[in-house]
Formats: sequence, structure tokens, C-alpha cells
Amino acid sequence: MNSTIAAIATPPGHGGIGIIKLSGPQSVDIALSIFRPKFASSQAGRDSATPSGPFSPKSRYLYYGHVVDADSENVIDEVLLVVMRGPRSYTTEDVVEIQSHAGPVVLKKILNALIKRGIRLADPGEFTRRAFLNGRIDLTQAEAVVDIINARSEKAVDMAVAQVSGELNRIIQELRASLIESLTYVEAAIDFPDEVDADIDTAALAAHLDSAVFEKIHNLISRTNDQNFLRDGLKIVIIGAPNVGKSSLMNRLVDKDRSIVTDIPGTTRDFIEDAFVVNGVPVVVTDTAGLHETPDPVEQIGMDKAWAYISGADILLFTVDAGNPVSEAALTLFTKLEQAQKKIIIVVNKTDLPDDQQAFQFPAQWQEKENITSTRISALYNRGIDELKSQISNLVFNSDITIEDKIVPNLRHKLCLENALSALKKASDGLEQSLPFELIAIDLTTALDAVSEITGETVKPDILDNIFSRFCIGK
Ligand SMILES: Nc1nc2c(ncn2[C@@H]2O[C@H](COP(=O)(O)OP(=O)(O)OP(=O)(O)O)[C@@H](O)[C@H]2O)c(=O)[nH]1
Ligand SMILES: [Mg+2]
Repeated sequence: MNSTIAAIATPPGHGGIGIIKLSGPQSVDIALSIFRPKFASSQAGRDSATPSGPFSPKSRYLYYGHVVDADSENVIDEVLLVVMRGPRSYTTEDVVEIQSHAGPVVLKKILNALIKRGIRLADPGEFTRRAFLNGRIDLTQAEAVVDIINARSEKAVDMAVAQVSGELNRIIQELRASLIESLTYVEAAIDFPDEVDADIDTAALAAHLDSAVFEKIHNLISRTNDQNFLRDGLKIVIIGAPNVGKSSLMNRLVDKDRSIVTDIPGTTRDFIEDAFVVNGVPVVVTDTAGLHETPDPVEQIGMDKAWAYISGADILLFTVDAGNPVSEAALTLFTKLEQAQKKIIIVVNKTDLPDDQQAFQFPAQWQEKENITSTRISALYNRGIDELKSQISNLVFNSDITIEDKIVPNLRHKLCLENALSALKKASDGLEQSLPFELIAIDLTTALDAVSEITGETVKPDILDNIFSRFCIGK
């Protein structure tokens, strides 16, 4: 039988109310051993089934009373108590919540009073882990609980809410069903070769695997790659020649003096990072050292590192100076980025300069297309920054996000999906080469196990430990 656990469920610090949560077979008994209901003697607050017996709260009713130290009967706090009887509770076990005043000392005193009565302090994520182990939610839903708590943007919350409601689970269960069906078919051919072998249509089986499983897994993986910024934030890197105003632009985007600005080329040598929010999505922006040929070893290191950042970026702000013609170096750099198929916004800065000083001309080879746009700003006078922000948002949200888009597998899911995909590939190659069904069955089982690991049907305890250690205590 499971032990009974308790934890403070509200964040540390002072606040309106603090909640202590209990779960497990003894939770009601232990909670009641330190709870003195205010109206216990009257009919109110009593379970109608036991009007004259000991206090026995009804499930999901709120009771007013006091928590006491059961040894001394000293009152610790005035509280509200609610019992949620399993299986209709968060963990599916009997759950009790005690709402007290939210001082850290009071909450600790209540928790200690419970521990004295034999309750164990919950580990991080243990309530949610029990909900998973008791079968109320699958592993993707458990992970989404953490995502909701840690979400850094509205979009990330939307995504996590879709996942917590079981959307990803539904897709994975469909995949599992298709795999199980194919596996049953293959195993029948192994077990009853005479009856089945003659009729088994390997081409149809391969086609079924391809359309019902392979395609869908492939789709999910590409969604991880395309939409992951919703979860982790968009990565934007500002690049360009020295002195074009990259740091000035950075400061405007994050709306503070984050990066040093001077008229000396080569001012920025390291990477300055900060964040802002566009259209509900967090954006992490990095200011880099100006990219150019240099004999200065410190600057050279900065530029080498800039390349590493560039490859990890979702969008590049390719900044140029309206006061200068485009250099050969900038042209070469741009071609290199275009070849890397990066999303680029060409930001023409210093457009406040008088007309006769605007030496910049748009090079003919810098064509605007789906992934390449341009805009004109003045970082010095804070002009065009909002337009730039809407371009950023347009580049990543070409259309409204549908519920399907909200299902974005996380990195763990993606690794499982990739394992499933390579096993499936082997299975379908095997079918093509008419390999023995025993071998096909092994590959299909590997694929099924990999997919089942996502929702937790098959999962190793250390993976569970890893997932639930990301939770806070009390969740
Ligand atoms: N007129 C004008 N000057 C600007 C504008 N933006 C930046 N500057 C000036 O250009 C100079 C360089 O600005 P920075 O922001 O330091 O340029 P940077 O690209 O970060 O330079 P490095 O870090 O040296 O590569 C400073 O003197 C800025 O005041 C602008 O919009 N208009
Ligand atoms: Mg700079």
C-alpha cells in the first residue's frame, strides 16, 4: 500500500492563503487528527450518514475550523479543510487540502503537526507521479503539468494545456493501435504459417505502416523542430559589420541599456543576451561582435563564437548602416547565410541620416522572399522598432495556430519518435526484401516500445525519476 504524503503546495513567502496537500490512504484520518471543526456539534458540517458519530467530512465540501497541535491542543491556525475522496481526486487517492494563512512559519508548523502524526513529506512531483502511476493521466499529461508551471509565455501555456488535456496522448494511442494491429498480423503469420503465409500481403502491410505510422511520426518530429520556439522561446541573433548599430538595436528591442554603444568599431566583443516578448512568445535576443576580417585575436574569438550562435538562431537580424555602401564582406556574409537557409530580416539602420549621407543601396541580389524580408529603422531615434517586431512575429506565425500546431512533442518525445522511426524503416525494408517475419516482428516491437515510452506504457524508473525531479514539491 502507498504511504501517505503531505507538502506545502503554495509558493514560499507571504500571501493570502497557503495550502497544504495530503494524499494517501491515511490522509483523511491524519488530517482530522489535528483538525477541530468549528461546527462539529451542530448538524452543519456533518456527513448526513453519520449525524451523531465522530466528525466525518463529506467529499468536496469545505469545512471551517482550527488546526491544533494534537499533543497540547494548542491552536496553530484558523483554516478551511476539504476532503476529496479517491478515485475522484488529483492522485486518485484520498486527498485533503488544508487552507491556512500563508506565512511560511504557520505552514511549517501545520506540516510538522502532520509529520508528528506519521505522515511523510512528499518528494518533488510525487502527487503528479501518483496520478500517473495510478493511471489517471499519461506521461505526456504529467509532463505538461510542469510545462504549465514553467511556461514563459501565453503560447507556451496554450500548448501545455492542449497536452494536459491529452491531445498528444490521443495521437500516440492511435499510432500504438496501428502498430499493434500490424504486429498481430505479422505474429499470426509466424504462429500459423500454413494458414496465413499464403495470404499475407506484405506490400499492403508496408503501405499501411507507411501511411498510418511512418507519416504521422515524421510529422510529429518536424513539428518539434518547427514549433519548439513556442516552448523554449524564439532565438534571434543580431549580426552585421562593426559600428552599424547592432547594440543600439538590441537596446531598443529589450527597451533598456543592455549593450554598450560607442562610435568605436569593435565595441561589442562578447555576447549580450536579453529577452522580450512578441505576440505572446518569449524572444531571446543576442547581440554579437561585428563580423569582419580582423587581426585582433580577441575580436576574432568573438566572431568565431558568433557563427555558433548564428547556426542556432531562428531569425537573424542582418543589420546594415544606411550611411555606408554595402561592403564586399557583407555581400559574402549574406550569401553564406542564404545558403544556410536562415530566416533573415535585413534591418537598414540609421535611416535618420540626411539624404545626402544615405550611401546605402539595396544590392540587387538581396531579393525578398518567403524567409527574407527587410525593414528600415533608426535605433538612435527609436523609429521602426514596432514594425520590426511585427515582422519578427509574421516570420514565425505565417498563419493562425491551430490545435494541431499546439501539439509539439518535447525533446524526450522526439528521441522516442526518432527511435520508432528508425525501427519502422528497418521493418519496411525487411518487408521489401521478404525477410523472415520473425525479424519484422522484432523491429515492429522496438517501434511499439519506443512509442509507448512517450505516454509511459513502457518506461524505465530512472526516466520517471528524471521527469518528476523537474517538478516542485507539492505538485
Ligand atoms: N545616426 C544614427 N546613429 C546611430 C544609430 N544607431 C546607432 N548609431 C550610432 O552608431 C555608432 C555605433 O553604434 P553601436 O550600437 O555601438 O554599433 P554596433 O554595431 O554594436 O558596433 P560594434 O559593437 O562595434 O560592432 C554609435 O555611435 C551609435 O550612436 C542610428 O539609428 N542613427
Ligand atoms: Mg556593439
